Amino acid sequence: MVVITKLSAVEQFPITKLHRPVSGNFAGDVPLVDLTSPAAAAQVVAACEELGFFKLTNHGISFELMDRLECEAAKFFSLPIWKKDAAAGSAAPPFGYGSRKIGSWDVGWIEYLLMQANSINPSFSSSFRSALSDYISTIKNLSCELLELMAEGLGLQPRNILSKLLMDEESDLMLRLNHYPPCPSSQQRNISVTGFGEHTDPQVISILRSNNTSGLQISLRDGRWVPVPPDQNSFFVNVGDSLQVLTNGRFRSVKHRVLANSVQSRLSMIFFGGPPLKERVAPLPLLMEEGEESLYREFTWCEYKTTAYKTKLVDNRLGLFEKH
Ligand code: GA4
Repeated sequence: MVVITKLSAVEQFPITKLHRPVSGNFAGDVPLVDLTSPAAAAQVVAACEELGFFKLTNHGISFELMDRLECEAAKFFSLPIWKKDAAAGSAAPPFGYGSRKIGSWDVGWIEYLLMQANSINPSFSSSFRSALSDYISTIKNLSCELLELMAEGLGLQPRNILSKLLMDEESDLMLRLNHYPPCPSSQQRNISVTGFGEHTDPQVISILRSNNTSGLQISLRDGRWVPVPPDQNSFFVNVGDSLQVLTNGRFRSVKHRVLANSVQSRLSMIFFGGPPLKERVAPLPLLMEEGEESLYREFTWCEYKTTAYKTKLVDNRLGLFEKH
């Protein structure tokens, strides 16, 4: 016997499953975390589980601190190329000044300055050095505060179980200043030029601040790329590969990229928080359910970094360490 059930009016339309949890605070597709909210710890965990990315508001960091470094960075990037090369001169790759070339294989519509957080180049002007060192110490503290909120939201004890990785004297902290010059020909030819190709960050956490020029995009769970509207008053926080491992895949290391803007310069500064080189990166036992196995084989941050730095931006670096 064939039973014919009549579809209701709405069921006759194609349905798109919502990828977003019903609760949560969003601006478009981007999760929002208000650092002053009593719900901040829960918001951070929800955002890191859903996307591995969020916009941080009410962070209490003065605009003056960000603006000072932005102005110094703009001054640096406006120098003639030989001066930029010379200023950043003695640093071993990947550190120092770079233009167009990213890592060993990639290119992008970008120039940048990459440095270790604890060794600011003495040949930079004193105003540049002071802006860098004030910014780095403030953002390092902010990263630790966020890692402590994550621990709280995950119900982990002690509260510094994640932040101590960055507080260690030997932690591997970096700062990157990126300048994406405008790319007028992209508009004329109706194409998008890549500033920084799609990738995930290898570290634990990355904190980005940019001027008000668009370009950053993140990949949602369903693979769609969505633009992240810029906001010079906020920070954008990325979960890195190492935090994905520490949470055994519960937090997601977000894929992101930057497209060149056809009219305006984009200036961003990103703080990368990594553990000490000898640190073993493995799922936190307190987070593992009974019988749950690590998704990754054992490695130290040094091993991961060495492998990661040989890959192309787009490569699935964590895939090389997955067990199955
Ligand atoms: C992405 C995050 C940081 O910018 C960085 C990048 C590094 C580089 O620019 O040399 C890498 C990239 C980043 C991941 C894979 C490798 C290494 C370029 C590249 C192709 C400084 C980092 O730590 O990893």
